[in-house]
Amino acid sequence: MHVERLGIHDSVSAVFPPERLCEALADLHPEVVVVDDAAAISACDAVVTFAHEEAFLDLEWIHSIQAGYDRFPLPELEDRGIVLTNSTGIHGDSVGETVLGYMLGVSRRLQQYARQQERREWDKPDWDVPFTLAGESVCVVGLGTLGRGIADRADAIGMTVTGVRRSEEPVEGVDRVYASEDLHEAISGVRFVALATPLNEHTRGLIGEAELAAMDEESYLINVARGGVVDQDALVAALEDGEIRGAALDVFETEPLPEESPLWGFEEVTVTPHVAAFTREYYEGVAGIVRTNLERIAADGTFENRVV
Ligand code: NDP
Ligand code: 7N6
Repeated sequence: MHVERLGIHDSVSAVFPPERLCEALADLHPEVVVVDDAAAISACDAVVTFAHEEAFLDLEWIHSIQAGYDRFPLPELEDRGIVLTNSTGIHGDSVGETVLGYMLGVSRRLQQYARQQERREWDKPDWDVPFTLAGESVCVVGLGTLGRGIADRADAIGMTVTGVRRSEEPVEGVDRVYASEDLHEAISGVRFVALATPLNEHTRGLIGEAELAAMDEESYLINVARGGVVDQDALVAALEDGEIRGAALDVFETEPLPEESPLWGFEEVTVTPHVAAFTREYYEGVAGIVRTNLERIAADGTFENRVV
């Protein structure tokens, strides 16, 4: 593979201005240009993008600025011999801090006070509602970049941290790692369950009616993975029936979350608009991976973060 011209697809503007990434890569050999239509894309050898476009199917390499690759047609890319790389590895700090924020929002009642402030209302919670995270427990389902970012922070604040991953290999700061088959055991009896797996055929609907029933009645579900990892109707039912106490959700089956969704209306549910990973340094993380891959293409034709 030889990259003479690298396109930065305009869709990255969902996360940062494309020009920032062009500037960050300007010292490299390939010409780096912003592209926004099929003609401009076809004049490139490779593209860095947020969204998928049919026009990418004539290129040699697609780099996604996301870690999740569920929106790309993987079998078609494989058939056509197109390399897909992703941006896993850059979201540990941002998502880790967001999830810590969700948990603090619940334990220290910060969301409740923010809502009250909107109404100019001075009201204290019942004495036994606020708690501290120290001494509480979280089970992190998926212990990759996101999961470790969450686990590190939970461990640092004094929580008991358990987790679930495919391999069951131990992870520093995680007191016990469960295998995927032991999900029910792992998520029962903890205060928070945080989802941080990719969305694929094994994880679609991973958290459904049975799993929500296995969770503690005082527990909270946090989803920073993908909406499809949770059966959203089952979640609404569990919240209505008091099977779990609340949730913090960054991702949804349909995004933007439709106005009529009941999820907007629960006191104990925090809705964020798929921004858990937002940070003004985002483009620098992406630039690092793209730079490494351009160097590796020139050196030995291999790729970091190769998905297909
Ligand atoms: P990684 O590849 O680093 O980690 C994925 C983890 O999930 C691994 O620990 C893996 O196990 C585990 N896993 C995979 N399948 C299962 C399963 N069936 N049961 C339990 N664990 C499983 O990915 P990232 O941490 O970078 O990202 C994870 C996902 O989070 C992305 O695919 C994306 O969809 C989403 N994401 C969302 C963001 C947001 O803005 N809300 C930001 C970034 C990512 P093992 O370690 O054994 O391989
Ligand atoms: C934009 C979202 C991912 O998979 O969904 C996230 O990386 C990124 C910040």
